[in-house]
Amino acid sequence: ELERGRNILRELENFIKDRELDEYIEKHSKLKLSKSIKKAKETRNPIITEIKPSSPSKGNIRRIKEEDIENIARDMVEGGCCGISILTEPKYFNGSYRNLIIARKFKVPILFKDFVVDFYQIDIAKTIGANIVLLMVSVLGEDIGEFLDYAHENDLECLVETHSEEEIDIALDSNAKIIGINNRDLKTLNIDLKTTEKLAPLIPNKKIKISESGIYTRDDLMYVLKYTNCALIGSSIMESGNIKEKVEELSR
Ligand code: IGP
Repeated sequence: ELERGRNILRELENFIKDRELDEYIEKHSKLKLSKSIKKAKETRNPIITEIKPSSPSKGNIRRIKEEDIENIARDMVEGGCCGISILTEPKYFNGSYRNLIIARKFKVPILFKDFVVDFYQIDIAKTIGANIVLLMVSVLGEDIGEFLDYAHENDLECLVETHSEEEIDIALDSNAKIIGINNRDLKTLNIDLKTTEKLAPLIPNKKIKISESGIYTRDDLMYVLKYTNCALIGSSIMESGNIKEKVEELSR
């Protein structure tokens, strides 16, 4: 595993150099999602948009090539998102580390969205210029504390994802500052926005709360933002014919 991790890192470092992207990575390495959410709040609805080419529940969401990533990320930023989440998982979501590196060009916090099970993935997130990593309580259980510490030592923020009361307890016992509530049940793949209404009050207001998944309309968004500080939106934006307009419509 470690050898595999090192090889991936080496390949990505070359990709970054080829594209002269280390300049952006350096320049944007201090961006914080927590700050960006607070700043957005003053003028608009804070939303994190997600570059998600496919998913297990939907299959192909948008047929995209590597060349399209830059334009999609630009549309999202111009539309007013306060962060971009990049699915990097290749098998089920058709994502890639390279997509993240390309989106890194824009001055907005970037979330590394993958199934983190090993510390080397946090090294990769750091190297390719992510500002925040997803850590799932359903995957890491009580080990999540160690992963949080490691990410924080690397100057990365963490989005700690939960879907039940038990998972919220684990998140609160750890040092999590940003807590996500996934409206999708990963076992059945069903979505229920009421998950946010039910679970958000269990989280103290000093934490940053993010409602994730299944947000399609402005009504959906306004509903989850009654309980949380920010929303994470993938499919409905990726499916849209005009990404910039859709992001504008939701975030204004
Ligand atoms: C986005 P949606 O329904 O707007 O496409 O959802 C995001 O919440 C979803 O992609 C997600 C996810 C995850 C993907 C939430 N948690 C964990 C992979 C792994």
